[in-house]
Amino acid sequence: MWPFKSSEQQYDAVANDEEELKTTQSDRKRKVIGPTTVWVGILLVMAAVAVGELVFRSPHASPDVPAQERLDESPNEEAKCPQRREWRTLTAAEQQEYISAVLCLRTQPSTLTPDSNKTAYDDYPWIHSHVGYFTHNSAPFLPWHRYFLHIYESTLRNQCGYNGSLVYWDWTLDNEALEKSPVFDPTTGFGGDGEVDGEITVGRSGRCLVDGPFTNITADYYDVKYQPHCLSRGFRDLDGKLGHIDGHDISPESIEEVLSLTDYESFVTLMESRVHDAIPFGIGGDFETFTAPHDPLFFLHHTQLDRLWWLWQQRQPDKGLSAYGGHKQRHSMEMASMEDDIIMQALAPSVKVAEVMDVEGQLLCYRY
Ligand SMILES: [Cu+2]
Repeated sequence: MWPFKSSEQQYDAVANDEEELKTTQSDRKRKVIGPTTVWVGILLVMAAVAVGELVFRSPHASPDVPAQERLDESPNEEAKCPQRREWRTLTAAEQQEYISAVLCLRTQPSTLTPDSNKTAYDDYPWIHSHVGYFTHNSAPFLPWHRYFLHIYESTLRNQCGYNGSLVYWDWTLDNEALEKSPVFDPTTGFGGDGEVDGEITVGRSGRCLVDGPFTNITADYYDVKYQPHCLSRGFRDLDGKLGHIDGHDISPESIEEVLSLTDYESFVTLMESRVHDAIPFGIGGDFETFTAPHDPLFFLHHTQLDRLWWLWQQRQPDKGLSAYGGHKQRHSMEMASMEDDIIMQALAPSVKVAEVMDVEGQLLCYRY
């Protein structure tokens, strides 16, 4: 229980200071003898008391400062929720640990179909296309993916011994030439475009990956269709030009425009249709349909979207923890509520939307 541990430490520090102070006072008293030195003694005691006052008035110990503020000042960083970082701020070793953990999920048994030859990784594209589908174009788009990411992060940790946190790809840093982003690095990243002159495998431009740690991976479904194929990408810009990804919709200016909306429904709508869609349609292949989580970059992309929601939440006058609304699900006329369930079928227990509003609440514990 981190808050208690942290405050105990602070109170211990104060108690130690108090002990020291008492020792100093009695030491000084013992040294003073005779009527003239009594006054000196009294003055010293008064000075010591004044020092004591100062100690107790220090911001850490002041009872006037609310407990939470004192905790925020705590130098004990480890007591806080772990931070999700941008891909390029990771060390080479940390990048490798992340990629190894993702590959490890492909060696673990599926939770959804434990008796099949499916892996723990296959659960994610399946749930996203069969359940997640209904959360797109509606209010739960952001909370559903937030919980989905949390399950993925927990599984990496619990089943694959991953010690880090999820990682995001801040594509605004690459918007001039997205295809040159370090996330596509064949050695340190997730590999690049599909085979340039290769055969189309899926979608408009998907072709087999040819470099990076995810070549030779078979994706079983393409959307809801069972169609085993090589994991594919096909970079394509808005004019249909291959090899290039359009960064216009995810430029810092475009993002600022979305973040400045003050109503949740307008925000989530533009987040999804403009910001979210730019990446899957630009990368193409497996990423451009509902089985997008076959491409491990899906999780870096959605962690970035989750971070933008978190940034937006901070900007709202009530911190956005209760800013929610719109339609309950895709094609539904019913209105959404924070009491709605976020469903993951057998992958994880259902939770309420209200439970994922705060990234440092009872259920979730991370920061950006
Ligand atoms: Cu999605």
